[in-house]
Amino acid sequence: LLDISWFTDSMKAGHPVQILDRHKLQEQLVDEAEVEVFSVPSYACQRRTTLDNHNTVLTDALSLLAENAELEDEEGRGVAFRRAAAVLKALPKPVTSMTQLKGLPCLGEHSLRVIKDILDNGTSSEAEATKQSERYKALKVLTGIFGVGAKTAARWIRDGIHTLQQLRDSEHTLNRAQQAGLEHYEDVNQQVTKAEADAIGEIVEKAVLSVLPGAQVTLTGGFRRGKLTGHDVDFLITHPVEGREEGLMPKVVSWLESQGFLLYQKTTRNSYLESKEGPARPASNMDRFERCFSIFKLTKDDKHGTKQPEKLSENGIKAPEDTGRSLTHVQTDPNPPTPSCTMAQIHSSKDREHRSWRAVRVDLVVSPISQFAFALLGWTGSKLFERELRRWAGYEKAMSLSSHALYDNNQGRYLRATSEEEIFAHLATVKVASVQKPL
Ligand code: DCT
Ligand code: MG
Repeated sequence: LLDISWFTDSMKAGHPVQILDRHKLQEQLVDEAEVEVFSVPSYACQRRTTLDNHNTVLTDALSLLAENAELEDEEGRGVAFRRAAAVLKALPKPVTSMTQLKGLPCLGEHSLRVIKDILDNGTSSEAEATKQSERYKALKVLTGIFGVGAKTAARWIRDGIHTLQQLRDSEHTLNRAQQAGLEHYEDVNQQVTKAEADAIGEIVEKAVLSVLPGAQVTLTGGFRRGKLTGHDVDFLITHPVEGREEGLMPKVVSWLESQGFLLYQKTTRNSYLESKEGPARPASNMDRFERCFSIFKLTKDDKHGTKQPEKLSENGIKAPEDTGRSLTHVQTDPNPPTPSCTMAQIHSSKDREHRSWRAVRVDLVVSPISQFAFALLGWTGSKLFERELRRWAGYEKAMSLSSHALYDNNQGRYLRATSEEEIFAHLATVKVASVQKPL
């Protein structure tokens, strides 16, 4: 794990954070000098963040603005709001005054304006207006279709399509993924529980072991970080003997298909070659592993059940302390897509309730054992944690980290690792070279 002792020590040494009443008059009576300002390291990967979020009102608003920016295909703005939300999620107490935020990293002018609005008025007018806007609603509904990204959704909206029904009535041709996404819309937009993820894990393990004995299946993504629900289930597959994993995915997919477990699948081949790839960071964050994007047909049974997730306690769920990861994802989407009147013609909710199965998004990834630790680190997330870890490795350690490898730019060589701990040890020990940060 990264060394965060200086951070925890400084928190221990500091005065207890004073909780102020939000009432303006009362706030004015408090001597500003008594209000302790928060302090956190600037990269998300340096912070220990649990799921115990003390600032949900602020982070929900910033996450909504981040989501809206992503839906508008404005990645930079999205990342800025995600970083701001992540900083607030790491704070040990609720924020009660702007003074406490002095010196905190990643809080830009825009995010500070949103926070101030909430502290002054209880809500963010910008977040509320966004939530109500027709464009946000339409982008959310359309990108809720598996296989539809921000660009496609924007194009359809330009053509006057705002709802699923309008899409169905239109002339637009959908690709195979989008057809499956539309058909299983409601299921795919319903959160997956840990019990469902475990039930799918058993099936995937059975498939993998029956085509390659000795292979290993690991649950990754949000569930490995301790989340109890997720939008999909992610698995990483490997075999302890290098090379034995080659050609595995088509066999696993055939087995699953023959047993009727797949409603949709698309497999992409492994396109990573160290010698060709070179140390430079890949152009996109996507890795090159053999990967299967699928929609799984999970039969409801008494053992695991696929009913709605259990209600979370009011305080939320604490993340396991030993992961040391930044748990930057919210538990459930506070703004699920609402496809208005259109669902009736897909599957009525009644039909779904009485069905003996539900559709679940499942991602399968195959990694050679030599890259397994990097794949595990990369596929455990969160997305922001991974982004920040790569940024930190690059700028602070002159190293290029991907889901395949770690390259030391100073030594001019790849650093091998068989566990996440070894990767962190490499990252923590190597001397810092001066690397110029972009402006
Ligand atoms: N990932 C990444 N960069 C991306 C996409 C994914 O580093 N652009 C990694 C981090 C998380 C992991 O892959 C799985 O991705 P998701 O399933 O999208 O995220 P999740 O954290 O598992 O979220 P959820 O619980 O909602 O599935
Ligand atoms: Mg996931």
